[in-house]
Amino acid sequence: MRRLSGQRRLALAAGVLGWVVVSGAPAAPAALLEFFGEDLNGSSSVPLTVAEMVESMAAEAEFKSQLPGTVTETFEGIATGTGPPLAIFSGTTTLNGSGSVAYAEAGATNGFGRYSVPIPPGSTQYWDVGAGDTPTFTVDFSVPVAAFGFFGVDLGDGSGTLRLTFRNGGETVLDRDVPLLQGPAADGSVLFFGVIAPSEVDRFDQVQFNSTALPGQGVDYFGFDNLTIVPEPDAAWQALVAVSALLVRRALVSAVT
Ligand SMILES: [Ca+2]
Ligand SMILES: [Ca+2]
Repeated sequence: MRRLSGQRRLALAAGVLGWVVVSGAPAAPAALLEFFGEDLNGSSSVPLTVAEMVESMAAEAEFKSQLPGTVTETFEGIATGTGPPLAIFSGTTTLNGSGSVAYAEAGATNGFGRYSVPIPPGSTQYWDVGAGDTPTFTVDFSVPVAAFGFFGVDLGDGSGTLRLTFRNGGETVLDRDVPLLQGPAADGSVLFFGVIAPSEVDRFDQVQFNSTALPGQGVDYFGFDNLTIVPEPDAAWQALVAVSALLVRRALVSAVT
């Protein structure tokens, strides 16, 4: 019996409000707006369908709705077995460290709960990689970007949780542990996690995928798929200023009601 539940969150936490409060002060990294949704599964052999990906798809839709224009890499057009470094989005983005393009028949998994998200329908390919793998999987950008989102399949059934480190010029902007559920129900699960930088100082040029598990305590292998970015960071910035102001106003309203 497949068990389905989920959670979705638009994080407008103290960091964002803090950015407003200190906006007159010297620029300092604040926080990234987060978009998160997870659909549990509990099966390593039966993938979730689009109809069952309620929370993850809603989080992706909310993320994309805040952005002026996005592009998405589905890995469907890249030869299976291709490994890092893998340049995508006309060379502006590179997958480095570890992983490779893998295949799982539509409607099936790879036998271990990993598969392509079924968007578009019939999709069969994804980047197969581990959180806690060595060398560490990173997504690198040729210029600092303000937005980044992805689907993760089969995260949470290993040791630890997914830890993302956002860097700019080698300096850490933010460490974030993705608030996914850990345990058997996470087997074959699908989550979406996205971030938007609320200010220019929060932009990043690298996202590192790691695990909270101690070295040697296991790697959580997962399917990385449907990576979404904004291809024109400078054009996006003009819209993001308005978006950030709107989101902060919403947060302030919700904080007092
Ligand atoms: Ca895919
Ligand atoms: Ca896993």
